[in-house]
Amino acid sequence: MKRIIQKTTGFLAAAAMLFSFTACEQTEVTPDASLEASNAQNAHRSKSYNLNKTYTAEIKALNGSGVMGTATLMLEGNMLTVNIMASGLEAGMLHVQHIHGFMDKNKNAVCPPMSADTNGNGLVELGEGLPFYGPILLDLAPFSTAPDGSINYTQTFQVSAGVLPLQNNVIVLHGMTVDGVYWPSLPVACGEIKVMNNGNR
Ligand SMILES: [Cu+2]
Repeated sequence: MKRIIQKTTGFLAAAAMLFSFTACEQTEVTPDASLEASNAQNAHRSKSYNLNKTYTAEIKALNGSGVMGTATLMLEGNMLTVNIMASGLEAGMLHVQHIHGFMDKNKNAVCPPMSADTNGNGLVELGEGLPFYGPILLDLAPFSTAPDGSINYTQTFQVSAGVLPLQNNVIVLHGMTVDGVYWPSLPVACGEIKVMNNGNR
């Protein structure tokens, strides 16, 4: 009987020790330490995500321009490199080009359908497209005159938060002759920006 009591006491002591070890381990992980660890993990994660984000846009004709092409955008931190390759532009004329979008981050810019032509003249004019692609967020200058009707444009910009997220925005190319008059602001092509690579390699 005595031995049983001793055994039980020994077991309880061992259990108490175990418990105290567990308690000790728990107190070593203070809320601050775990917060620090999670911050470090997040910092590491965001850093690796920011290494190289790549976006693409398939540029399609507007207003029967016949313009087509591809845009590739690379974002590193706040530095954005834009490449636009497009053909079918009116040769030797100035083609302004922009990233269009909405400052309201919940609103996604899209390329305007022909139904955007509210005055019924058969063209989606700059203003008629605004409800779809939004205002200009970034001038993709210097603008090209497309000497042979095509452009291969590459430029790097420092961008503000208003231009992000890029996938909410579109690229619009402008400029075409209508009835013998060059219309510099007329949208001739548009491409919706999509995420290609979110920094994962
Ligand atoms: Cu524009």
